[in-house]
Amino acid sequence: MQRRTIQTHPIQGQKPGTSGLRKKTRVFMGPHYLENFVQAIWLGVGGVKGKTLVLGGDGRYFNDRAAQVILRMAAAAGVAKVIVGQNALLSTPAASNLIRQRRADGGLILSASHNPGGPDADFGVKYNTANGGPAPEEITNRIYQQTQRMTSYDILEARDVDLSRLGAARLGDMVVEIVDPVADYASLMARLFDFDAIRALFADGFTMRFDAMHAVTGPYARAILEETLGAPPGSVVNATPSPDFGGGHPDPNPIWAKPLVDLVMGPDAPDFAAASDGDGDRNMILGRGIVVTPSDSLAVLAANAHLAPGYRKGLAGVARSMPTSRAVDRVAAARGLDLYETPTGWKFFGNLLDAGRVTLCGEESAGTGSDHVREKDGLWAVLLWLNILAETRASVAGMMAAHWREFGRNYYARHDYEALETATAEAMMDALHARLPDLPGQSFAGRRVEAADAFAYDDPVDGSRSEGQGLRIHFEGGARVVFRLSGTGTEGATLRVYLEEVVDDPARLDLPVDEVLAGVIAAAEALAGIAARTGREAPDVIT
Ligand code: VG1
Ligand code: CO
Repeated sequence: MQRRTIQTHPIQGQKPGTSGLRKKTRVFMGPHYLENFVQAIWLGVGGVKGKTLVLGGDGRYFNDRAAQVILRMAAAAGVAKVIVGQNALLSTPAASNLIRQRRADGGLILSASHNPGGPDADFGVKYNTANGGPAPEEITNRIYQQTQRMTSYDILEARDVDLSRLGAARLGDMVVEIVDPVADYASLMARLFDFDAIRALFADGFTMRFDAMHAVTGPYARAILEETLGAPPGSVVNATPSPDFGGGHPDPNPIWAKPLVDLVMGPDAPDFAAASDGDGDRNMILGRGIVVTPSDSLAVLAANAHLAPGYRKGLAGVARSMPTSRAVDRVAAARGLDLYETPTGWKFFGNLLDAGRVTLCGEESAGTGSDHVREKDGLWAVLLWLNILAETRASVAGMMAAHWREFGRNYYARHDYEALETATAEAMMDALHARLPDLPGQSFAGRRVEAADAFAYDDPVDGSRSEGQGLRIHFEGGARVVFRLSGTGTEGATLRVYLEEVVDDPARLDLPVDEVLAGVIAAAEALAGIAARTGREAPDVIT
């Protein structure tokens, strides 16, 4: 087997975003594209000679080819061992767990998460560090710098490793250990949750539907929910990962998981329903007649996590990303828990979790997780909900009603304007940014601004500062609007407008969300002039 050095040149735009480098699949398949980025990772993390890495992905188109390229480059770079999921599959939380369990030095996850897959869709590569979490900005910046001065990369000339066979293989001097992607993750879940209680719940006739959306959680959900916990066969649907996710969009929200919404709103609704995304780190929670907003789910889990064995000691603290609703803040205040507000993206939770300052964290984008791994974790959230329902024997709708009665309700929605011209979107954000100091005291659509700022985060653990993390506008009475540009898209710019209205009146806890948010939506439009600036009359996606 020959080690070869291939001459290359810097490729523009290899800057990791909110969650790794995401591009069109054909871009990743272009000459040297993947190889340059992988070589930049090796250099950006200070070399990988003698190290142990974890490798796996969500099974999307090009996952298998990319895994073979990375293995050959790892062997050429002197990596001692790569632990890879069978058929190069690993959900993001399972990869995080493997890095931690096996004390690996880091790992590569091949995924564009909730973005669609296929030759004409999206692909992505993400590097996680030894704590199991996404590389912090300091490292992703170093990787980016390396991409800008790339001149050559090393790769072994060798045949493909057969990744379908469990056990040890060799590639040059490097060991390739092929593991069952589900086993370690499933045993972690069994340690955190009362599987007997959940089994008893199903034995008593509790019904559920889990939609794996043709993505990576299928095998995990089948093994844990059906085979271990006794959910009736067929409870898990769309369970075979496919390279293009069955032609769908593996994003668990009311738009892309509409069949699940229709099911819980219809006559054959199960007691509980859930879905996960492409790489298994997101979750959507539904019950008979109800879709639970992710921000509310985080709050309910924070209030009830102690019902599961893994969290019986209580929570050290909780964290949410800035645009996530402040529902969890109310739980933290009532229970005397520390609360942290971080920028969007899981990498900002890592230090807080490592330092033991928080146990639970979450984002409005259907991400919830805890200190059991360093990624958000879709199936974990589903199991925590099941454990809580097994203990309380309440319905999902009943849980929510009781929660809002106790803590009040933060009505919430996110409006996305997709594929805007980048210059237009940036000009809009810049204009709003410039006006921030003048906004307090002014009224928009009848709402007076109390405070306005551009969110910056000072990490309390390592002292690093992250600026430009979105524009926050607080109105008198508690309502809030946040404006942000997405960092995961692969086409133009996506504007996200996060809308929140705080309601305490017990008579107003069960109203249609759009009705309650109408005033805040009008204020956001009056503030930013979205329609006038972008020509869009309505958002593309409301979640
Ligand atoms: C989006 C979400 C963010 C999430 C990120 C990665 O980022 O808003 O909350 O952490 O996706 O999720 P952005 O920059 O597009 O708003 V995953 O499951 O897609 O990797
Ligand atoms: Co994801």
